[in-house]
Amino acid sequence: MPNLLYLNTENTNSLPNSILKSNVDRDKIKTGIAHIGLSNFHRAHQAYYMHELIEQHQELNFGICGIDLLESDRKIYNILKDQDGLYTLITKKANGTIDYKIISSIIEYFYGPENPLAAIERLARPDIKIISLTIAEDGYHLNETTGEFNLTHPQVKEDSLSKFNPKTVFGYLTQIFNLRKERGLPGCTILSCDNIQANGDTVKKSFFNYVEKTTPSLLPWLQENTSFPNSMVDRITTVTSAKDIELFKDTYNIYDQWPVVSEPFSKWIIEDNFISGKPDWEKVDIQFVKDIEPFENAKLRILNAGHSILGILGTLNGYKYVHEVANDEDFIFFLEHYIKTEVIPSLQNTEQQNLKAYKKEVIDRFKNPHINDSLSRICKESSSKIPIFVFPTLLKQLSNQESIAHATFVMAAWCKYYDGVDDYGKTFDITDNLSNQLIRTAALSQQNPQLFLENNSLFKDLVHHDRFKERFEYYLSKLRSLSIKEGLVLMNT
Ligand code: CS2
Repeated sequence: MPNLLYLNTENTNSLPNSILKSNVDRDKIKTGIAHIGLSNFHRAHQAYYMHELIEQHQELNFGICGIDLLESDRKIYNILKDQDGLYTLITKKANGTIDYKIISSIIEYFYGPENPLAAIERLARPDIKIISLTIAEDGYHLNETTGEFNLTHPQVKEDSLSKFNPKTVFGYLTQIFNLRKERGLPGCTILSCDNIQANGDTVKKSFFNYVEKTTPSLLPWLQENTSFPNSMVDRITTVTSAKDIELFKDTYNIYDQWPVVSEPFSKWIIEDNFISGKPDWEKVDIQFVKDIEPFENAKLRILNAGHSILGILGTLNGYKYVHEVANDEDFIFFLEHYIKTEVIPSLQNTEQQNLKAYKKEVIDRFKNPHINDSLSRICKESSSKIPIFVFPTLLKQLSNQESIAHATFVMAAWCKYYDGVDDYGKTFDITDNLSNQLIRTAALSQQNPQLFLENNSLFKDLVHHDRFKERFEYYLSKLRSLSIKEGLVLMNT
């Protein structure tokens, strides 16, 4: 057995061409994109698309400079530095075939907490034409009640006081554009790639709110020199397991400390609103549209809501993975009905979309048994997901005087989820910014179901709908005496 090699530029020579088909001299790639948040998702999605564009079409002007801002991102930053920015994308098909590909589009990396000024200086340089973001739903610091930017969030407040040591993305962006303005340099595009509604509009509004409060003189310049396209991103990217790392190591005798695992499906639709140009992304099947809203809503309310529903309901039944729930008839029958009778009728459709076909495709993707997507990943931070994924369907159905049965059942199950115990008496962990509050109100709801709703600013307009409140109470009392499975059987007949 030859010595084990660590993944880096030099050692890739030993890999077969099928894994590293590099036709391009990496030294010739120039940076054109800075990406904040080097999550698994970014590495399976945008960095993968850029890799394909570089390798297949010799696009040399849009290499990626990665920046991490969170303390929890130190590990990925160190690994990428060790591996010269290289990592393996592991694609698992439903039939069990596994594809490996070394992705080489990330060519520079910065770690904000270590040296914020270095990151700010780098992003202030005019070769960066696009600053893209995956900072997750909670990175936007939106107020749960109003959906507006939360200027009173402790980190946001801290940033507005200590400008040169920012923690939030908004603190960084302000410094970056301040420098560009002072130096007479051009602005650039800010491209959000997160699962939030109108992600471009939202980041723009939050950022401009922050600037208005902290550096109002910058605002007119930003209005002239930046753009914020909305986008819809889609690729299921799971948590990497030790087994995935081992299998790659044993097969190729090369050690990648953090490969990324994803499904074969991938989609990216973006509004064509790039103030400083963009790569020829059409060449790698990225779609550009005038209005993203119908695509984004369909994705958030079918796929993401579907995920959360299987996550919550499945956890209550003791399941651990998405495919286990998706292959259980009782659960999938419920989800299909929810999508068919409550989601699709409340969505605005376009000629370019076939929502019935999308529903089927999503459910098939959930069934892929090799992805091993954990329900704990799905349920993480669900208090910032459910309001985006499920509430809009509920509100639309309420205002159309249509059925809300399935969505309300989900809300009752979501309340029960905060008991933290499944139907077999086993406890599970809850990871949520609002967990203290929600665990407390879920406990109070044992006496009075309405307390889960009323004590919580989360529920916004829903609390004004008596029809919803009455149904919620009904389903919650059912679920307090029935198991989730028994509840589903009741719903499904
Ligand atoms: C999931 C998403 O975190 C979640 O709630 O629904 O991460 C989902 O897997 C991706 O959006 C798929 O594109």
